[in-house]
Amino acid sequence: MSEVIKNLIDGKWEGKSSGETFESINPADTSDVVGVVTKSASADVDRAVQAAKEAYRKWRHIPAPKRGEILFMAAETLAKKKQELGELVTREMGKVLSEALGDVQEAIDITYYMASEGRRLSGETIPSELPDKDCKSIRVPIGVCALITPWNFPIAIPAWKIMPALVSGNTVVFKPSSYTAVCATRLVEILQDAGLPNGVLNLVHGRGEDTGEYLATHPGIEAISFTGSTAVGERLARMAMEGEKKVSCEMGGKNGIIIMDDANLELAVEGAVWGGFGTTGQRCTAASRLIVHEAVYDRFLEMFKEAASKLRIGNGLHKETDVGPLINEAQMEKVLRYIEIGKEEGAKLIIGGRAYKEGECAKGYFIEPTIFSDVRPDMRIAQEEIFGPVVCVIRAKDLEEAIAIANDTKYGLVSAVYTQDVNKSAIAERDIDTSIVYINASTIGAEIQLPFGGRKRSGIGNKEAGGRGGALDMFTEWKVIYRDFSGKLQKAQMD
Ligand code: UN1
Repeated sequence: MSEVIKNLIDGKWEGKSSGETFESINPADTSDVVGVVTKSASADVDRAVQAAKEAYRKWRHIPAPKRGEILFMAAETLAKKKQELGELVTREMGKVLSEALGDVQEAIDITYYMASEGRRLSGETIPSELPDKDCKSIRVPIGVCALITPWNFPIAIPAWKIMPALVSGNTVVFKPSSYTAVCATRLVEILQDAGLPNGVLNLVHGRGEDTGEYLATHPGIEAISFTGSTAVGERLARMAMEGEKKVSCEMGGKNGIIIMDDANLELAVEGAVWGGFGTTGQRCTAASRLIVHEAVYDRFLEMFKEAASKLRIGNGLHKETDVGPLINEAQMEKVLRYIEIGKEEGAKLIIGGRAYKEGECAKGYFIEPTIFSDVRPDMRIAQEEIFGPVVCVIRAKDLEEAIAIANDTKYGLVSAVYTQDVNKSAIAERDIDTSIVYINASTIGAEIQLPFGGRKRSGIGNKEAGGRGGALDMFTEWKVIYRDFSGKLQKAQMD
């Protein structure tokens, strides 16, 4: 019997709702139903927003260090349950266990980090130009936030959003991906058990196109934080503008690794394999383009092909597996379609290119790690986000051309450069127009104490995670207070 996964509204777990349910399925073995999930009716979303609105009145006045303490308790539980949660991530989403444990670790890190922000959340005091007057800026919460998250980081991305929203004094209605509803529910249970007052964090399950959109356009919502595709993010952002809501969207990527003629090729190959095929390519930070200097192109390609051919495909719970399944059938078909497009466009298929159905993999959504060489930068496979284990190798004659190719995309999330030459590294850091640049490291592995997000069509609004310019800027507004204790009318700029 599969567990029934419920909504959390005003502190109560509710399973009845619309009376409809949907299933969350293990993508490595579609006969394994991970959970039967309550499908929210509009009225559930209404009640969740209402509960969050009521809870906001008190929660915003709980001292931030106390709000932080609740997060700290949640972080402790997350750490204790890391293994169990990691196994659930693999079962529900497919990524290999070591990566699933990394997903949970990222949530633990952001939860401790934001817990400690409860004792910081600082603003500024600045001298006034007038006597007997003081001025300060403080961070204030916004209100009820709608958080809409994807399936590829089922614990980490929800935590990136929930923790800064809560520590800042907001209340939340959270709509996770329907493909990872069980993971999301475990995270919410941990927070609720850590001592959140009822209504501060509400959970509603459903599909993006109905529950997600209904929530995002709800008049009771003040802010929306979304991670997912560029198409959906841009639509949500337009709707948010119309509804005068604050919005932040983390969206697609078409991230490139530049490999220069002086690069340590062994290191570059390892980075390319990790960036291209880690999480089966289902990361917004995946390295889907390798831009290789012509002097080392042939040698690199040979080494990369050799390394990719050793990757073992399978269920992510098996120790020996390197590459797990794709999330669902639609995603698998989309990736296979892009492989056909690549062939039609004249790119050279070096390895992979097919669905993988050996042994127990017949029951899941597996695709072979796929490499295309001789890719022209303007081909669709080099321009559009595939979100699967497909890597394009592109030739460049020098650093300048490589940077131009790296920048020639509508996206601007991450890039990486492999070079031993400090001057080339400096030029690349300066001229590449992504928000995150790695030197001699792959495109994945952003750390939570720095802001995360992209430029161009990779991101809209504030960035996520920690550091200056991170998520606290999304979940708070600056309020400026001038206090005049002179007892007389003083006129700035005039007295
Ligand atoms: C995502 O793919 O949506 O740097 C986020 C990384 C991870 C976060 C990825 N820390 O790949």
